[in-house]
Amino acid sequence: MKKTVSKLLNAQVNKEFFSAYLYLGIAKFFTKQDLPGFANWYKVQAEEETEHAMKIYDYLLDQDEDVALDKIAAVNVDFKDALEAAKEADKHERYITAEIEKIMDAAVKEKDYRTQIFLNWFISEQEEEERNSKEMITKIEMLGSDKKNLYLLDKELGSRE
Ligand code: OFO
Repeated sequence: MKKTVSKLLNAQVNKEFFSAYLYLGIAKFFTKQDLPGFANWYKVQAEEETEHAMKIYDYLLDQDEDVALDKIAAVNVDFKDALEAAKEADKHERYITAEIEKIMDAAVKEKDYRTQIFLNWFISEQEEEERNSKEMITKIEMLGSDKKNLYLLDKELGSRE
């Protein structure tokens, strides 16, 4: 594998772990707000992010590359309300999509066909990630201002496994 591609994949391992960290932070925010359903939804999301990181970790090692486990940045979870937390998640997913696309660009440039196939899964996954985070904003905007509706939404989000 070309260095340009392995370096970007390596950095993405860290970014996916940061995503997990961010979602754990958001889950903590909702736990403190007494909204356990929201907290559950973001905890499940954090688990998914760890899986994403591990997919890249395994891929790099399978290709006889090294994996640098760098420091994970601190997370700021000082949100004003549920909407601000959901918007932060959405902004982050759009950033992650751009980062995945950068790796794909490098893989195309280096004619690294194997990595292109590997990254296809992430390209599709990011479409789902963006849809989910956008839907969360819409739901909070529609229902969040009414306490009873917020309670019902919290119940719904609690069922995510
Ligand atoms: Fe790994 O997809 Fe979200 O960040």
